[in-house]
Amino acid sequence: MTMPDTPLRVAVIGNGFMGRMHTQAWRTAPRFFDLGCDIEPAVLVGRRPEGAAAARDLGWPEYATDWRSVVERSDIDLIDICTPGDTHAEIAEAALAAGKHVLCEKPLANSVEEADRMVDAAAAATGVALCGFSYRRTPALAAARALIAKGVLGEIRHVRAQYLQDWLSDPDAPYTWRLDRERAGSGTLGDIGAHSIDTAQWLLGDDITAVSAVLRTFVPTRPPMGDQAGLGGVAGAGERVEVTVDDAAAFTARFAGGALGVFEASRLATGRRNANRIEVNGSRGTVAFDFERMNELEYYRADDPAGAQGFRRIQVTEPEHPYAGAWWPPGHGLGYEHLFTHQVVDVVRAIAGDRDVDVPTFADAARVQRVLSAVIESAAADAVMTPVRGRGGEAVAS
Ligand code: SOE
Repeated sequence: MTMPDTPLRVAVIGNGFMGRMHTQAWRTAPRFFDLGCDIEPAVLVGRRPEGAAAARDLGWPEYATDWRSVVERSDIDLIDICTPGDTHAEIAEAALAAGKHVLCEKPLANSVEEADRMVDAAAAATGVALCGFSYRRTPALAAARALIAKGVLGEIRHVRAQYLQDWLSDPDAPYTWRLDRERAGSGTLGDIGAHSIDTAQWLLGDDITAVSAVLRTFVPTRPPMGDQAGLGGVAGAGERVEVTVDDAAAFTARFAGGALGVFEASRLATGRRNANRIEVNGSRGTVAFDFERMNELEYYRADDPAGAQGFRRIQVTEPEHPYAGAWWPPGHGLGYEHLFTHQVVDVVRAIAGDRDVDVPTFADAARVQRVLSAVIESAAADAVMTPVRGRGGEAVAS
């Protein structure tokens, strides 16, 4: 690997939840991992001038409101895009054209056309271009992938993925950009269903080739945002705003290698805060994961002796487990922010030319985008909704 001899100078574009999370990751990664170069968090970019004080509190030496001028600067090496999806393509293309490395939050874009443009821009660029599917950096999922790659599950037959959250369960939870199709591309599907699609394709090393889907919006209007906090916030006064995206998505999927997938995503799954779950069944075993217990991986081996069969719960906190050795003693566990720290580690290693590092490229992310697009197309065609028929053959309900 060749490492830069000067610090990698980073600008994060976007100062919301993800911008703050990435800020933390750029600071923490060099403290726990040997990156082979220093990191210099240089500029945070937000839309509003009043973001300057919060940027200072987060430790940024500089705050800017014009991403275009930051992308052009010769003293910035990497642009980290943490803005809503409608800006990803424009910022990534400009940054790659200016010779920068790019890390872009998921989903890559708001459409397949934009994603393809980004793939082309990445192919023509000197910089590295990667997408932030952060769950690939969960030690348990990385360990599951290694087991599947070694063939220990045998022939893969089923993938069952659910990503369940509940921060929109309350019909009076306020409207945010994540509910606006123009800004977010799609709703729950693109926001969290995209993670499940990427995780499944990555775990199996296989692509989804066909889907059959339903999308549903349960709460068609929401109060305007008052004070934003975290993902949601406190409703403000004024007329309710129309929600233009899905609240929930469900689809079945066929993989090229023959596996059958069943996917569900919702942000109205009351009581489920961040239940990103996936289970893979093969002819010789199963792995199962739930992010709400992120330090554990369930593993079943069909060749365990009769009478001793059952799921074992592996605590994925041993030095032998991916990423875990850099942290705390076994059993002491990691959390959500560690995924982003690991992402920084892998991005820096990819920039240094490490071919073994397994980061989602723009091309991987564009394949996810194609599945999102197929889900939307299938749901719009209602292809999946074969009516249940009455005695006379008529549909029992419309
Ligand atoms: C909101 O649903 C969200 O913050 C997603 O945007 C992230 O990608 C996911 O990791 C957690 O939930």
